[in-house]
Amino acid sequence: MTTFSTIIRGGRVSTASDTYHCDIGVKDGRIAALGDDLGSADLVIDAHGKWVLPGGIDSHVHISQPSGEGILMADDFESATRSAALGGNTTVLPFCLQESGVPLRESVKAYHAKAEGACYTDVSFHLIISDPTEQVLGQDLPALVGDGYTSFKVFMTYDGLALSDLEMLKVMAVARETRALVMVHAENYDIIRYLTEQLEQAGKTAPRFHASSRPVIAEREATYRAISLAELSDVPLMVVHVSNREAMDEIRRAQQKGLKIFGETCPQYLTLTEHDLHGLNMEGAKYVCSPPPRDAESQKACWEGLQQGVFSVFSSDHCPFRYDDPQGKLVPKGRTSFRWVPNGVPGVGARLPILFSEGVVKGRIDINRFVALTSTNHARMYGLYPRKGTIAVGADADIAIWDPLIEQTLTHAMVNDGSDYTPYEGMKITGWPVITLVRGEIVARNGRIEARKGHGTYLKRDFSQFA
Ligand code: DUC
Ligand code: ZN
Ligand code: ZN
Repeated sequence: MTTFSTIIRGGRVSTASDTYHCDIGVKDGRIAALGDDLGSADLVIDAHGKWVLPGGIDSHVHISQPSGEGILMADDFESATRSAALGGNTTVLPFCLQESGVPLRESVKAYHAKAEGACYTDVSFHLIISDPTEQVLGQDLPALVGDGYTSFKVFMTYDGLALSDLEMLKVMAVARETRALVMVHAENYDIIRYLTEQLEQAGKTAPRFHASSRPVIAEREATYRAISLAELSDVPLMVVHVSNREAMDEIRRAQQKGLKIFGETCPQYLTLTEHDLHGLNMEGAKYVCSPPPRDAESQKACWEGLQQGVFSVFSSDHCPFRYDDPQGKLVPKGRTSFRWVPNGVPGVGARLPILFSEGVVKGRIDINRFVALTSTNHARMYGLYPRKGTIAVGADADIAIWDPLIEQTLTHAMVNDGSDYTPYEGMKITGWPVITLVRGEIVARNGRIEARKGHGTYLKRDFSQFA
C-alpha cells in the first residue's frame, strides 16, 4: 500500500512568504507531507523545472447572474469553473444577487441549485444586497452570515441596485454586529446619470461614451464616501475593482490612518485603456465594464497599488457576456446607447497568466507577492484560510503547477469560457498553469479538463480574518 495518493516531485514551491524545493505528498485530498524522499504514491507528478503554487482563488466573479431583460450571462457554473481551472484556479467566489421581490434565502437556494453538481473548482458565494428591508437586515442577513455567507457586496450605482448612504449605513451596522465583510462598488450614481443624459442628448451614444459617462471623479468621490461610512460604522471594507490613482489614494490614506480598508484591482485595469472602447461599429462594447478602463497612467498606478500593498487582492471581476449575440453585448437596445450595453468583461481564465507574465516574468512583483495577491490574501479576506490559499500540511491540496517558460499568444480557446471572445486576445504571455489539482485530484492538465463535472464542492466560510 502506498502512503500517498499523489506525490508532486521536484518542483519549486512558493507560498505568500517562502520559496523552497520539496516534494508534496497528498492524501485524502489534503497536503499530508512536505519533504524529500516521500516514498511511493499511486500517482507521481514530475514537477522539475516547474513552479508549484497554491491554486488561484478568484474572489470576484459573476456566474449565471440575472442581468436584465433579454440579457444572458455567458457562463454557467460548468463553463466558468472550467475556464477557472484551465487558468490555474481552484476556488471561485461568485455573487448571489438578492432579486427584487424574492426572499433573500430563496435567491440563495436558487443559486445553489445552479451550482450543484456543475463545478470543477470549489465555490463559495458572496451576497449582493440590493434591497435592505427590515426583514433582510433584521433576520435574513444575520442568519445567512451565521450559515457561512460572511461577505456581501453593495452598489452605489445602477438602477435597481444602488443603495443610499442611509441604506449603506444600515447594512454596515449588520456587518458590524455579525462580523461580516462589506464589499463596495464605488461610483457616484448621480454623476453617472447626469453625464449619461448629457451625452445622449448630444447624440453621443456609441460604446466609447460609456467611459466618458463614468469619469475618475465619480469613482474617487464614491470611494471616499464609502470609506467614510465604513469608518463611522467601524467595519472593514473591501473596495472592489479599483481602476485609477485617485481612488487608490483614498484607500491608501485610509490605510495610513489605521482603518481596515482594503482594495482590489483587476486585469482590465492593468492591460486595457479607454481607447479599447473606441473600436469600429460596436466592437468597443467588448470592453464595456465598470469602472471603465482608464489610461496608461492609471495602469501604472494600479501596478503601484499591487506592489505596495494598497491592493491586497487581484481578482478577475469575470462578468461574461457574449459579444456577437443579441442576448449579450449586442443586445438591440445597446445599439441605441452605451447605457444599455451589458457591463462586464470575462477574465477568470486569463487573470493568473496575465499577472504571472506581466508581473512576475517582467519583474514588477515577485512570486511570493503573486501568490499573496492571487490566492492567500483572498483566503484570509474571505474566511477560507488556512484550509485554502497556501501550501502547508493539513491544507487542501489545491495546487497549480506552472511552466514558467511557455510563451504563447492568448486566444479565447485557451481560456475556454462561455463567452465568444477574450478582451486579452493577442497578448503575449510567458508562463502557464499546466496542471491544476483541486483537493488532490487533477482537474485540468495541458489545456484539457480531466475531472468529472461536479468535483467542485461548496465551501461554507468562516469570518474574514479582518472582520
Ligand atoms: N460591477 C462588477 O463588479 N462587475 C461587473 C459590473 C459591475 O458593475
Ligand atoms: Zn461592481
Ligand atoms: Zn464584479
